Amino acid sequence: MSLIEKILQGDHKATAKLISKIEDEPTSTLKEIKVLEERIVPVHTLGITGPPGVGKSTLIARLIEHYREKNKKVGVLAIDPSSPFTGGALLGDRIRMQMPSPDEGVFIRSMATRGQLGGLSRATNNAIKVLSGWGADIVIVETVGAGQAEVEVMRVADTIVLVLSPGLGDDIQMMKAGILEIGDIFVINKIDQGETGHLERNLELVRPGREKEGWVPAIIKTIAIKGSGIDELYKKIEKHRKYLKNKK
Ligand SMILES: Nc1nc2c(ncn2[C@@H]2O[C@H](COP(=O)(O)OP(=O)(O)OP(=O)(O)O)[C@@H](O)[C@H]2O)c(=O)[nH]1
Ligand SMILES: [Mg+2]
Repeated sequence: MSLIEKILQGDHKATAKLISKIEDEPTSTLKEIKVLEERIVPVHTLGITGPPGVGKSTLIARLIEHYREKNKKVGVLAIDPSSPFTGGALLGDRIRMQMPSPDEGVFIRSMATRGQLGGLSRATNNAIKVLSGWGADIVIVETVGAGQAEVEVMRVADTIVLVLSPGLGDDIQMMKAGILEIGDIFVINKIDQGETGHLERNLELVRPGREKEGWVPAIIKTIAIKGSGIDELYKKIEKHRKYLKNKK
């Protein structure tokens, strides 16, 4: 059986193998990607980004539980454009650590930078196609930070979630030019750790006025370690998915 056939049957190993090839020798996979493209329906892709340590991986673990309860298959790509060597490998592990147990319906994979930025976005995009073939009902892409590199990678996502935490009130001014403008949902996580008023006010100020497009970016408050606010986040993500579908 060909690698593609195995992937289409939900084989984890074959899926991992093709994603590795996409990372290591992208040009050698062009043919396989093309075959895949003919066989798949593009999967909804959720991008989760934000400064280091705000709780992105913890949130993702909680979201995975939500989707699994509904019997949805979840693919996760943890991407670190800033550390080409070891960073990427660690990222996925942190999501895995938060998971209750190994699960056939979940595929978690880390990807690190090889070469330049455009290459990473392309590799991410192709890896999403592979996960689509594997049968994912949703693919979640995690990137650290909120700089230009993350903005580039996030453009592959259909729904973009920017995660922040209390105390980052003034720092978001620095992100203004980038991710704030493409964020569909803003999450303030770790609300158990401090006052959120300042951050909320700043978010309201810079929240892009996209009413004319029919979507007002939401602000959702969560405590990922306790699972609180996750249901609201899940519902908002699904609402955005439907919004995009109707827009087409
Ligand atoms: N108090 C509190 N701690 C949290 C919350 N969510 C996550 N944490 C903790 O914050 C730390 C960082 O969480 P991660 O989920 O690894 O954060 P991250 O944004 O993925 O981190 P990087 O990938 O390194 O950028 C961990 O120790 C979590 O247990 C929360 O809502 N409240
Ligand atoms: Mg993380």
